[in-house]
Amino acid sequence: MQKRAIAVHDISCVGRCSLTVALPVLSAAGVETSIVPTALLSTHTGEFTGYTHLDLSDQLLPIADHLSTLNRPFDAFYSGYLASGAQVELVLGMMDRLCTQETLVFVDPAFGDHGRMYSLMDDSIPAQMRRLCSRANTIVPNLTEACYLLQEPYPADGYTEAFVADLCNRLLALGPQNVVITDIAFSPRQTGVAIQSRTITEPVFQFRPRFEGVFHGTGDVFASFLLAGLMNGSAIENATALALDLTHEAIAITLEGGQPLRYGVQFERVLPQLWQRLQN
Ligand code: PXL
Repeated sequence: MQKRAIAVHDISCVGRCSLTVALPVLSAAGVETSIVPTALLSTHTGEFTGYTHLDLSDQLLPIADHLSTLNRPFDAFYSGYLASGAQVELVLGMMDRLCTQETLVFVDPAFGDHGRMYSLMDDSIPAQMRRLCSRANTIVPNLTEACYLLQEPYPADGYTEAFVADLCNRLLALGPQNVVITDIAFSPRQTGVAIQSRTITEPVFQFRPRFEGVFHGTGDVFASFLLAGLMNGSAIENATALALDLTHEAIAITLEGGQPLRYGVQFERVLPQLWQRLQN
């Protein structure tokens, strides 16, 4: 049977992030994907100014109430960028209405990067997102978000495997089965992830060569590929390897094309590869 997902993120009209990434990626992976926008922005808040922002909090529970009457449960619930910390309570309410015991709850606590929170985030976000992580099966914070979630100072000057292992274990203690921390590097030439599951004692690290630059939306691209892999039955390590490969490839294609990086990466070009790899 075809799998069904519901993705709950903002719509940024321009800039290739959140729902404009999650929907095409999951669709290309053969997943029937429903979307609920948490906010509507003209662009993402990364490298643009003057963007519009409409908080859609008042829509979330009415939408979930209606969808719950359809008796069509989702195989995955994928949450991402939220309009405020207060919205977490509403997203938990959506989970109550739309998830069953079998639903894969996949939380990307998308609220910061490079040691800082995104522009529009309020101070309640880390503690509120921690509640969402507790409810999740799989969480995919980047290193910045992992540190905020755990009230740990961001280690701007480098860190050890033991530091990352400690973060992984403390995130696992919040409740999820799988933790994937992105944006991990032990040398300037690499970037990668730490994967920790309940079934393993030490985190598994996976790396790819790092490109110089800031690549907006790649957290969303990576997370969407990872969920696509998981929903197609891949184990967490295999789905993560797939997501790293395809995100790396999308960045490489984007750099060749010479487009301004604030418009995100050309993930569209690797969607055929996603499909092919999911068939193997
Ligand atoms: O990619 C994360 C993201 C999602 N949505 C909005 C953002 C960002 C990152 O800056 O600004 C609106």
